[in-house]
Amino acid sequence: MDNKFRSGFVAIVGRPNVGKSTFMNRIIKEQVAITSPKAQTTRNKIQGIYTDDERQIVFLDTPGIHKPHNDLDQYMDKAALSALKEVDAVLFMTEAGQSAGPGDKFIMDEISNVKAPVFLILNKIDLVNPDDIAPQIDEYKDLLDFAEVIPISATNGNNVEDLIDSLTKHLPIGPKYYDEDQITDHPEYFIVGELIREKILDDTRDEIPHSVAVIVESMNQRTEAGKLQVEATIYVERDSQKAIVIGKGGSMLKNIGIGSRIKIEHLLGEKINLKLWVKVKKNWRDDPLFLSKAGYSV
Ligand code: GDP
Ligand code: K
Ligand code: MG
Repeated sequence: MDNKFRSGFVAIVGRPNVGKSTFMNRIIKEQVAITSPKAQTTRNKIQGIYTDDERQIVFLDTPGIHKPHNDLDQYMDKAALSALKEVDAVLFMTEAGQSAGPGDKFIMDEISNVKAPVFLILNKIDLVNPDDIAPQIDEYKDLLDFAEVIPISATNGNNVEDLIDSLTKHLPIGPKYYDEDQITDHPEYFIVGELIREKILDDTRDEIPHSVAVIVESMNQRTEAGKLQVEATIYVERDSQKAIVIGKGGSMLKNIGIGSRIKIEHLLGEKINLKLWVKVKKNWRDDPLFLSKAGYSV
């Protein structure tokens, strides 16, 4: 490679749960996007910024693209598709060893018009025999023209550095858009809210994920002992969901509090005092004002 510094923007697209957010966190080496086995974990475009001596790559993690049912869904699709317009490369991620279903075909249709080079990323190779992916690669190559095909494992890091090197070759010579210690464009309070939401997704039953939003009300006061005071409200859509989130005698909420506090302290690098409230807000997913307050506005 030449000595010139390269930089650019790279969108990560793919069905829900293929590992887009896990991959981005692996590259950034910090948790900037939350992950879970549940669909619709990622709700908006989140940047993760990778910088070393040779390059700066701004990754755009996107919500999985799917058919919209409400304002939040529509917002998520828009966030994912708008990420494709002005990028230098697209990583289309799917799971190794699986053949292309309607979800993948829908996305390949959307990205067939994109001018930037598209990489086919087969994630989760730790789960399959590497010999088994050759037929899958042939199948996908018949459906779309890929600049490169790279199998990786986002969880164990296999081939991730090779991917960064291949990607760099497709980036233009360009400036450092961000300071090298900046890893995301999202304000800290947004990520803090996301970490709380991630713990809720981990702990609660299936009916909760789509109905929960977390808004961090304040994180600028200190307790007498000098700890940062973080106050957040967990919104759900129904009384029955509020009861689930609070749990018997407050046990669920207590767990959510302990687990999120540890993750937030790790992110901020200091001890915090976390105060959580649970409130019911009917139909918040169709309330534009609320969506924007929760950080879901374009
Ligand atoms: P996203 O919806 O595409 O952002 O997917 P997530 O990053 O939230 O990951 C979905 C699930 O797949 C999580 O349970 C991850 O731990 C898991 N996962 C992601 N990457 C890998 C991988 O390389 N190997 C394995 N075994 N699991 C993975
Ligand atoms: K997910
Ligand atoms: Mg995600």
